[in-house]
Amino acid sequence: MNNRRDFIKKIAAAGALASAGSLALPASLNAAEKKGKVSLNISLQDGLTPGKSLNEKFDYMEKLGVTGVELGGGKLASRVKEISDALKNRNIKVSAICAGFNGWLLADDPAEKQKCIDSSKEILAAAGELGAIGMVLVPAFNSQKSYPHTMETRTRLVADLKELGEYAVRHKTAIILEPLNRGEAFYLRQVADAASICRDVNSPGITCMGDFWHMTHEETSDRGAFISAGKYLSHVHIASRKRRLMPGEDGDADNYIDGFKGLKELGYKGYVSFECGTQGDREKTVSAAVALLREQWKKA
Ligand code: LER
Ligand code: MN
Repeated sequence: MNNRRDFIKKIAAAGALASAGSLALPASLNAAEKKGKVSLNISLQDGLTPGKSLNEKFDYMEKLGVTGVELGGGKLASRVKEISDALKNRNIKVSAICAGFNGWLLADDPAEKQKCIDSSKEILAAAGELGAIGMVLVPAFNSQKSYPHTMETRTRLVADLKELGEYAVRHKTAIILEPLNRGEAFYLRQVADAASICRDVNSPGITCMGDFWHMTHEETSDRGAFISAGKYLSHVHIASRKRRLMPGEDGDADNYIDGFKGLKELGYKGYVSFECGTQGDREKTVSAAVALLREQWKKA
């Protein structure tokens, strides 16, 4: 089987909608039926997981029934063996790789853009070896001097992503475009806009995600945002909604039910991955947050 077909199978299994239209549900499965079949797959970034070594962190995850780990992309190629060894005989997979590339894709300096393309390719190859769904990429943070926000910028972005997307497919993984709040990255702020870039690139190697933290500031509806991303949605980040701590540390503000409804309606089978700090005892706050999300998932 060729790489592209392998990859498409993986993405379908990992949760991107298998159906073609972003809002279309397969005729044989209506929304209510779909809701009943989707389970919550939780992932933790390694940096926030209690434990001194990867093995201790994975032991902690297994105790909580967490099945995904999200790793940073820095020096990933040199860590593939160490990570694969630590994951052997465990029910944990690498969910996604979070950034770690150099330069930025929207740079007006061609050298910075090339740095981004080259280092992203290196991370994508390692991500593929580790079986990750993809590598999270922000096209430009506000502090990075970029092309002005014009049609030309968008056209150029789509062309560069096409190259990265095809490379990702060859390595059985994907780029995951991440919209951030306006304080961090004005260029790409909404999940639907990221999805529309994916549609224009038209490569299975270009997908997008939603991060509840940023969505709190930019979206009018969590459910609407996820549904609008449709088949392009491959990953989700989560944090408390006022201070970016563990879900639950901001009390009643930490309600994800509307977003979870959208994920269920989509038939989303990817991961909901923690990206946050904590003000409490990590051992306790992570496990309380996992319990809270499971409770809210049931209610959605
Ligand atoms: C940054 O705020 C963020 O959400 C990260 O996932 C970016 O890579
Ligand atoms: Mn994020």
